[in-house]
Amino acid sequence: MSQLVPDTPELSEFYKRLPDYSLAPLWTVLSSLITPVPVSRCQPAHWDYKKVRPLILESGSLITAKQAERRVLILENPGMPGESKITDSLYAGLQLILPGEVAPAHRHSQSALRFIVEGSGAYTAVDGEKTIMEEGDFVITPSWTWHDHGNDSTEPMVWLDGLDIPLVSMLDASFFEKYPDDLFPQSRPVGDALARYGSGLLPVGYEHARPTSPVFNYPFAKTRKALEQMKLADEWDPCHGLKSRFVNPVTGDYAMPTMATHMQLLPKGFESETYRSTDATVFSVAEGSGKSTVGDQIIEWQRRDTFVVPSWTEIRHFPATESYLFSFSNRPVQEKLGLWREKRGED
Ligand code: 1HN
Repeated sequence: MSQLVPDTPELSEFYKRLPDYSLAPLWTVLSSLITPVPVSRCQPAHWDYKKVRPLILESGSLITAKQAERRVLILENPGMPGESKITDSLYAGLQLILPGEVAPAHRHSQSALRFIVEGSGAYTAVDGEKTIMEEGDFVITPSWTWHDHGNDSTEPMVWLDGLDIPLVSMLDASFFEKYPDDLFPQSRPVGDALARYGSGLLPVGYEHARPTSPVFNYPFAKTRKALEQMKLADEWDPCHGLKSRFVNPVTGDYAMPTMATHMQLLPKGFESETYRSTDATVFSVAEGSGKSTVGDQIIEWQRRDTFVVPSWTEIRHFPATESYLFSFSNRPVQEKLGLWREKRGED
């Protein structure tokens, strides 16, 4: 690959004839197709919630959730403007739903996750079951499930949406359908899925039809308690602090087939060791403040901020206070394809 491709008049003339046959020479592009390490247009980036919140609220005075279908400001990676991507394979956005509003029912083949950033008491309904959302909750809308959102509370709610849109586009497998009414009919009481499938029990004979977890709200109160308890045993990982994976209780696999989700606790004053992995990762700060070095950038983060770490980019965390970081990436896809790699420490 390091051999120099000759540049002769004969070759130039040869290249000109190829497009008519829908042909192209590999040797001119090989080194950019197959790189020794991941090379991406995805850049480290940070969305300071203090700065973007006024714009999100302003969107609420300009368009209703119903008019917009989903009132979202997309978090566009600065290396890929106009492409609706936060990483090469993932989409993210901040969605606002105001008191009294409804975001009408629809379904799509893309899987969606929500991480609640601000507010309390709005709901998402998935295939006939509502869940009431609180800050720090991780909520799933599995592929091809009917879902609508509503806010019966008295305050605005904002959440981070994560979808596998670029991945599904690459696979050319996008389907979308609107439900004829705003709301999909409710068929189960609030809390049904969490009680049934998220209590360390599974109903006898239960067989789950899809690869996504049947639990679709992982409340922050429970997640936080789990990590608080682990803290007592003081088992800090030098790179991750205390980091737990959200799981599908039926299979033990990730909660979603295309997106890994994690919550990590970093103690005050912790200085993590250098880490990198092939899954570009989106972080949302659930609690605390601090900074992280991402490649050659320093990102100073606070509660409710979002930041993104590109594939194979070195990261170190320096929490100033005890901090909880939620994160998501395409790691399950890479693992299933045998592609996922990580590296601890520096080169
Ligand atoms: C969607 O359905 C939601 O249901 C959010 O809240 C963001 C972005 C693109 C396509 C569908 C939602 C979306 C989306």
